[in-house]
Amino acid sequence: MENYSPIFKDLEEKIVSLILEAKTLEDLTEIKNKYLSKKGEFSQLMNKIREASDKKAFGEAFNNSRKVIEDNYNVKFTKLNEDKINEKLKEEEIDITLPGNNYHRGAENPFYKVKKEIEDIFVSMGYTVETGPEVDLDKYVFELLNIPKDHPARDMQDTLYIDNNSLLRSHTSSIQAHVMEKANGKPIKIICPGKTYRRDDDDMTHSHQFAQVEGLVIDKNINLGNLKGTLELFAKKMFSKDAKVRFRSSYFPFTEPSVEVDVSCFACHGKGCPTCKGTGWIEILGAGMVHPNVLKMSGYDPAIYSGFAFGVGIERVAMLRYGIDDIRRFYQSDIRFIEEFNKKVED
Ligand code: FA5
Repeated sequence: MENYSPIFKDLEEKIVSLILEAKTLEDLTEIKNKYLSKKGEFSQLMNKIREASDKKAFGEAFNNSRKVIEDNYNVKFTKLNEDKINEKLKEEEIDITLPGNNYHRGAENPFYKVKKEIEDIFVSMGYTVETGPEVDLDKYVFELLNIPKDHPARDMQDTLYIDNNSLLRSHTSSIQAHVMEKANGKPIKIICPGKTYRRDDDDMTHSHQFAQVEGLVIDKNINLGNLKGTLELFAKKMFSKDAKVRFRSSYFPFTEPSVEVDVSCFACHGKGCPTCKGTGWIEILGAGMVHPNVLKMSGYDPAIYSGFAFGVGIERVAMLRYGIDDIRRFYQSDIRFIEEFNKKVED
């Protein structure tokens, strides 16, 4: 049998390589027209069959060659067609998603963070949390705390009276009196957070409405050393090991002896500035040993029981804790202040 393949081989290889190089469907159509159509170069080779002695072998060789070309052509056509479709799909792609709603995340006022921190510190020392009324009777705010009517100490805690006998409490010490009355002479270890009201000039560290946390411990053998240790531990846990604490002797009618506790000023680190009124210190709490008269009035025998008490200003602590320069910022609901403060905490 005659071998006619070489007649087609050169052109077959040329066409296949053109097909492989084709970049577009148009390139393929051009190849098809030029070589594979009826009058195309490759199809025309079939005319040589006239000269062939073995026509069957010639036909077979032609068909084999054509099949190689067609197979390559079909593979390339499918590939270029797919590419074209994908390109078109990409071009016509529609973003069916909508931007999500932007929710503004709220932030907690530093006041509440510090209130919780103070509570946590004392709860970790075994204290329980008590609350009491903001509008209270004169008896609890003053009388049971050894401040009888016309006592000069009332001037420092002037407040708004609802009637002759009820008033907005000027300190959380009133809650002490309630708890002692209910305790029936039993030991007490409590803290009492709450709002307080006073006739006070508003400035960077004073407000007519502020909050305190009261602390009260009553038991046998409670002494001034216990108070000092407790308050020092509190200051170190709340601020830092470096925070300086100062005890000054003071006077409260319901404690004897009484102390005032200051912490070194956050703004000037003790040098003296407008925030601390040039003293280098900011007062955060008042404290002392429960006065024997207060114990007696609430049914405790001062010969057996003793106790200490303290009252700390929450805003003052928050100012020191977070370097806030003006107490009025807590009440102005300025979201920029709260967000700025939250950034600080996250840093
Ligand atoms: C008292 O209120 C006493 N009841 C505290 C006390 C309790 C003493 C138990 C002894 C035993 P004083 O008036 O100093 O004390 O206030 C206590 C704290 O409240 C102050 O140290 C300060 O941190 C805060 N404070 C007082 N007045 C204001 C004010 N106008 N604005 C903001 N904070 C204040």
